[in-house]
Amino acid sequence: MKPLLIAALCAATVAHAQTRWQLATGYRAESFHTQNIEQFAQEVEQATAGALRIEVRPNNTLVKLGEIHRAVQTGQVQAGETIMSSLVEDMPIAGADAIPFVVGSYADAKRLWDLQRPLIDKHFAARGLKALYAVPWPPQGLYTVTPVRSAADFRGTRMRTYNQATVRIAEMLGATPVDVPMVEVNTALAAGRLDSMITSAVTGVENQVWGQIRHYHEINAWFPKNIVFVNRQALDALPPAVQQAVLKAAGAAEQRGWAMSQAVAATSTQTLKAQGMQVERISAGFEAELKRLGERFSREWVRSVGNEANHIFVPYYMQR
Ligand code: PCA
Repeated sequence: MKPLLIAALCAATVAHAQTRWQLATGYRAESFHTQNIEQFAQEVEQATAGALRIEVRPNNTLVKLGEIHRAVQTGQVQAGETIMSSLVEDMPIAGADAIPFVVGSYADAKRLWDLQRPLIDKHFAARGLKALYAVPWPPQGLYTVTPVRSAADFRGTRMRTYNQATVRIAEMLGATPVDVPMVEVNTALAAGRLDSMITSAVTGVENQVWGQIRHYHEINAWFPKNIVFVNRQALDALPPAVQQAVLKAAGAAEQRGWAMSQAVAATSTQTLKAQGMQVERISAGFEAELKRLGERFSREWVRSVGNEANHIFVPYYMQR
């Protein structure tokens, strides 16, 4: 080959140098969170003219949900998504969005995230990670196989859990916590392994829970967020313009994701009703019991987190 041709070919290769990232998530491809990530990946690819291609690996196929943050930290995969409150052992402040009855609306959830984000950024940075964006699940409601009238009805029953907060709540109710990944809720219910769970309407819809569970109580307990993040070295290795494109698309994905969450919250509750589920409020007495449980939970949480909790909750309550 003539030297000139070789040089031209090399230049073409450099111009089209493509970086590939794998992004692992523990949720299904059809979940609104995953659809939002897919759109984020497409936007990055377009904005960088293909210089960065993000391949989304949903449904625990590449890395299991509980192991994703370590996998990204160690560079096994470049990027991932997890439910932020599952990181509390390593970063207690990550649990701020899973405290019962602090946040009751999307507007409050957003205020909380604005206050939580600088701390999350700091802790992620210290672990060689960069947080890209976070999107809440719809409000958490209470599903029960049988009608419930008070906290005492949960004693000795089996409650599905998905993070440390739900485990602690099950314990406070005297129920046995049963850890079931989101994508296995339908099979666990069909196998008769669960009596109740706290999760969103959309998770109930995705798992078609109406065959086994008849009661859904809109208790608006909290708005847990999924967080999408990347290995810092992988990000730093990209040309500055590509890094900028990633951060810009992340900002857009966060905005879009919050709107998607809110839309899906409404349609999912409608679907539960249309499938014949009883969507009801709980009694005033039971509500008072749950609120007390929430206060106890908050005290324990603040104690476990220490001073950093003030950085969120002093301004959070002052802004009201
Ligand atoms: N769905 C996820 C987390 C919160 C939610 O609404 C789950 O049930 O695992």
